[in-house]
Amino acid sequence: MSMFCNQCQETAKNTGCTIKGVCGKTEETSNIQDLLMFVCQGLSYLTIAARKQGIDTNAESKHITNCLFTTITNANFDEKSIIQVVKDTISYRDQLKSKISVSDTHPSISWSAKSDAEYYEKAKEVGTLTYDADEDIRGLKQYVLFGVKGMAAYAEHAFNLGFEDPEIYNFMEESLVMITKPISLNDAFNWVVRTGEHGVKVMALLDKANTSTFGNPEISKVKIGVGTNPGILISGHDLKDLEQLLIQTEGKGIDVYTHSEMLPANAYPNLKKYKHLVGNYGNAWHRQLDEFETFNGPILFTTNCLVPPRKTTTYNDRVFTTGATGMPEWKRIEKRLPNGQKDFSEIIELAKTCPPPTEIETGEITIGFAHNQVLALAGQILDAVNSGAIKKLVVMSGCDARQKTREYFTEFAKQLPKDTVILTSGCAKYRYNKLQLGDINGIPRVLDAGQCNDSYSWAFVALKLKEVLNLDDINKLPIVFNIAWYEQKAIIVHLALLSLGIKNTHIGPTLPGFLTPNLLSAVQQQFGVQTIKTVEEDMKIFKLA
Ligand code: SF4
Ligand code: SF3
Repeated sequence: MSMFCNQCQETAKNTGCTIKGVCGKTEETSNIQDLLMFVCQGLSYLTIAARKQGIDTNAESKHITNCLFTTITNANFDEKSIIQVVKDTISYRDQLKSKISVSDTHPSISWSAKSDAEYYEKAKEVGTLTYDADEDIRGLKQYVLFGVKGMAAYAEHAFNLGFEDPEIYNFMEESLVMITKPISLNDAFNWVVRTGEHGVKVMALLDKANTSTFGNPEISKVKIGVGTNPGILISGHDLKDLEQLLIQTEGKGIDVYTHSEMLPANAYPNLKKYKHLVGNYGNAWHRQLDEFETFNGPILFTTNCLVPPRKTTTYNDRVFTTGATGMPEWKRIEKRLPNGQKDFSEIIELAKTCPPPTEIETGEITIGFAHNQVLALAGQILDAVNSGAIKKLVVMSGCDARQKTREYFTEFAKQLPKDTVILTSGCAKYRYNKLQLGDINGIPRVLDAGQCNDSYSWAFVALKLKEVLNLDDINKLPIVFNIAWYEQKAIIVHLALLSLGIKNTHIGPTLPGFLTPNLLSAVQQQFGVQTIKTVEEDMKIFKLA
């Protein structure tokens, strides 16, 4: 076995990618990502000790957050840039070590290499299979690590907007250290539960960051066709990058289109006010191989999901990455303007020379149903629930991906009875957000709260409904959860829902490969988690048919 990665839903044979990632990640990149986690463990030992000695570790915590984010599925395929991040981590660690006294002796605190060959050698020895000899404890440590990677993504978006919570940094760092130590099965299980509690906190923090910076999302119709100006397509989740791009393209005759998880940006007042933010182009991330060809103009990736280009692709010279993302074939935006913004001038100049996008769809979709907007409609929704016009709310948040089995989610949406409403968020929505599912007394049957982190909105709405309806248990609400998962942000979202006491969630298309049979039965017993079956069976289980 030359690599081992089992962090996402597409992992080979639902047990682990061992030769090359199904996502396209090479053996070397996978191992170097493991090495990055190893050196982050060493740095985390030191940040925790330094804080106890009164030293500020904010810069190191942000760096660790970025490292975790870098290793998330489909974020960074550029092993050379990741080796540089490993070196930066070691230098953060050694600088901190010179300021404090540490009694811990874990090898990650002292390891370093003299040549790149040594990095590659070490990288083969520190993967998640070495985390524990016991497969159940190892599975739980992986569960925590993957949850913390998702948490880091959200924490980074929040700190990019100036919102931070030291408790979240501390938890991520303590988790990295926990992985290096012996732990009982019970304590490891409890650590997973605590990961979910911190998931709620980080989503609340990001929600606050997004809504205080850009306003509360409002119901908005988004065009999915194209105009006649040259365009720039922006993908990923980072709203701050989008804002800077909008500022720098204003008045230049260039249209900006959102892609995949950037679609919800069109609902924020302080982003939609830019008239040249003209709409959304394309669908979920995995269709980029074709959609980037027809877009014709430059594409900017702010976060995952990147797909390694085909050999025959024609768009490599017009794709750019920033933040935690990287692809060897694509340029990175590194420079900043004197005002501190990222310098997107190269993308803008390129856009001016490109033809406008080729139209692949027409029409519009309605978005913007985050918690504030839904609570504004709460009276209308409650009336519809009380009158029986709405029988059930079906949360179908999460991720989309390539597997054919995901057609289940389209079919499930189509077959839902007409008195149900889908609550969605994340790129999972692209499986059904362009179906004409109609409305119930003016309430659309697909309410889109936003990005995957905006699943927080559905937890928030559920808690409010429980309060208004005076229920003693959130599970008595007429809400069911049928979640599509793919990468580690979906893991933290799901753990957050579990920590709020939400039971009997269905997740699919498969259960996580890192859950051993023992762990599966523990998760099933404690939280009633199930995997999806057929659409017909699930309709019966959810009492929808
Ligand atoms: Fe495999 Fe997923 Fe890991 Fe990629 S991220 S190597 S597909 S488990
Ligand atoms: Fe999608 Fe990658 Fe997860 Fe943010 S863009 S939901 S998969």
